[in-house]
Amino acid sequence: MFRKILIANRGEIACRVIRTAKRLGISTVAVYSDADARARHVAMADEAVHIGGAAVRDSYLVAERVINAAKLTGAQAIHPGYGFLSENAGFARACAEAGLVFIGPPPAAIEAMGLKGAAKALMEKAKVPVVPGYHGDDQSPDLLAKEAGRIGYPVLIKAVAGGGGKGMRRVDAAKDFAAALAGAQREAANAFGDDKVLLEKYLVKPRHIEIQVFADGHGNAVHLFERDCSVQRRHQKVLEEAPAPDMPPAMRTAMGEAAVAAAKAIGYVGAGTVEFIADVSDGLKPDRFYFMEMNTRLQVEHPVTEMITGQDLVEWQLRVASGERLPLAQKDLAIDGHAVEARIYAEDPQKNFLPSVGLLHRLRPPAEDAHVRVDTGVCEGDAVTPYYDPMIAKLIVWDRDRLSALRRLRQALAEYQVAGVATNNAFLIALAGHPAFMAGDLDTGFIERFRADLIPTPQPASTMILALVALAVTLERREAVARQTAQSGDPWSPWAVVNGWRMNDQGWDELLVRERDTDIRCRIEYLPEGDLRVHGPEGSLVAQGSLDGDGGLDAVIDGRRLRAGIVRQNDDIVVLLPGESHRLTIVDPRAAGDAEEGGGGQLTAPMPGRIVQVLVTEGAKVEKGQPLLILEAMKMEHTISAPSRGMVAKLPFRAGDQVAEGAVLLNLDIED
Ligand code: MV4
Repeated sequence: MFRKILIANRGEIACRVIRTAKRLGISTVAVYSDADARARHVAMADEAVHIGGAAVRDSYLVAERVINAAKLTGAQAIHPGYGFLSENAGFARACAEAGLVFIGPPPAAIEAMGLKGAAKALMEKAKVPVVPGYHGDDQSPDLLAKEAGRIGYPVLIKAVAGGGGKGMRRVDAAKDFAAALAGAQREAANAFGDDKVLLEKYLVKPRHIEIQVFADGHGNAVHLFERDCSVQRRHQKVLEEAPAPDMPPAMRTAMGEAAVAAAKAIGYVGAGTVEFIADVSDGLKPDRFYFMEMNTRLQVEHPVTEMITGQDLVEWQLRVASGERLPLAQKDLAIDGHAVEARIYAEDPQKNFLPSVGLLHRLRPPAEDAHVRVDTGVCEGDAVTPYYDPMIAKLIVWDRDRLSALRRLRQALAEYQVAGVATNNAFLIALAGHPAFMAGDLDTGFIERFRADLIPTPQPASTMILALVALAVTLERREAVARQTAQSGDPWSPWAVVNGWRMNDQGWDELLVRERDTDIRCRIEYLPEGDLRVHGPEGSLVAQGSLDGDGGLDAVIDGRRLRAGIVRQNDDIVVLLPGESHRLTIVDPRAAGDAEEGGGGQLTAPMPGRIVQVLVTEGAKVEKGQPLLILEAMKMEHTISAPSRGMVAKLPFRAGDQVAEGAVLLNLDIED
């Protein structure tokens, strides 16, 4: 086994690989770009090497820098993860030339699957079923049109070099063929620099079912059953599950054997996935599946296979790459239960799923256990940047059967708290609870067909939400006042007897908030014992509760106990409830921004970063302007100085600690 490996990737997959390496006692080297200096994968690895700028073409895609990093650190092998250099045969060769093991298939196997037409021909020869069609060298429009007629409409024109649906055209009738062909060729030439196409019978109701395969360097190959990835949006997978719903055992056997035959036909070694398309116009039928392509890497959705087989596929990859035999034979592998993976993205379903960049002000995944697994590469306080894929996490659940697993998935999604960016969380909950999805009535058109059910129009904040906002703001204000009273040491100070966020005699306040350009007004009545009565658009509620000091609000609303996440960023407040999130702006000039002032000497981080140096100790007397802390953020050092004379009351961080934007760095008891 290897002593040390380098992971040529970032984000959740780099963290995922490091986790297994650690468990096996293998040292790890991370690589990172300018944007990732403080990323989770860097913190997790034993060592890390900077390889360039934030843009992937300046760092994660530069083969030479990755190889140099491995040589520099004495790593023996390189795990490429997925994406980036993972299916680059040139990189696999360069590794070998540098005396490094590429943890993946032989370069020739990557190349064999790289071109679709050649791959299809190879598969036909290996008796793997392929979609009826034409994949010859003769590309003359007349011949292609004749072939289309022979196949029978509808036909699909696909770019030979293609992938991800680019250069694909469906043609329903002969009269449309010539124009569609020209369009597909133009798109293919632009996208891949190769205008060659192939033709296929168009399947009207397809399901995407893929088989996980594994081969070692001793001639053994097995499959680890199927995954169903039919639910996609613009060729992006959204939910993946294993096993495939309603898979007939005979079809599973046939597909598994075909996938192993595909791997053997190209001398495959390592983890691979053979993608099939199944024609489900009459349900799943053992003879209606066809080879699409083979992905010569570990895939994003590999955890669902791990959950139903109990195997660690990264461990298998490391064993096979270091020359060992496959850990198990086919007869030793079995399916146990059902697993589903949801990809949580920083994207806004309301804005056509536009990626949403920003700081993850709050990021609280559900607790992990035997049923729930969270694969993520980010922590609270990290940023979602435009440089990389905006996936926040993969949430994977397991249970005895599919419906139980889906129930767990909805529960775990509802528990996942994210504030700072928009997410597809509510969309995923709607998907996992959709009657047609629960019935297993899947195909690749699912999301488009049920779009209206899955992207619900956002509901304005209810009185309940307003009551939580009023409660949070009032409690914050009361805490600030209590701090100030303690600092002034004067129990008779008028500040000590205020009701709410502001001293007033009336016993009530107005609260004005804005949500997506709509103003919502409510009235807060201060009741004896500190309770509030909040009068909102749908009536009034009595609210009481407490803040837990960690962004949690324990509330009792009209006698109903609940926990909410509360994120304050200046005048914005995000309220997180299970499966529901509201971002509101506090418009009321009296309430807005008050929380900060009340704290007096509370110094907060102006941006996320790392504490470089702490220059004072608790209890120290400091002068106005005296430097207290040095914070490193955005590649610059920022000195946090005392705003006035006083004493350092609380110093929660030490040098080296990461801090989120807005984190309280220091409490200063102000002397006046
Ligand atoms: C097809 C098809 C129907 N008939 N081929 C899309 C991407 C590429 N990997 C294969 N794709 C398809 N090929 C034939 N002959 C429908 C699709 C397709 C699809 C396939 C898998 C997952 C999602 C999809 C979404 C739209 C179309």
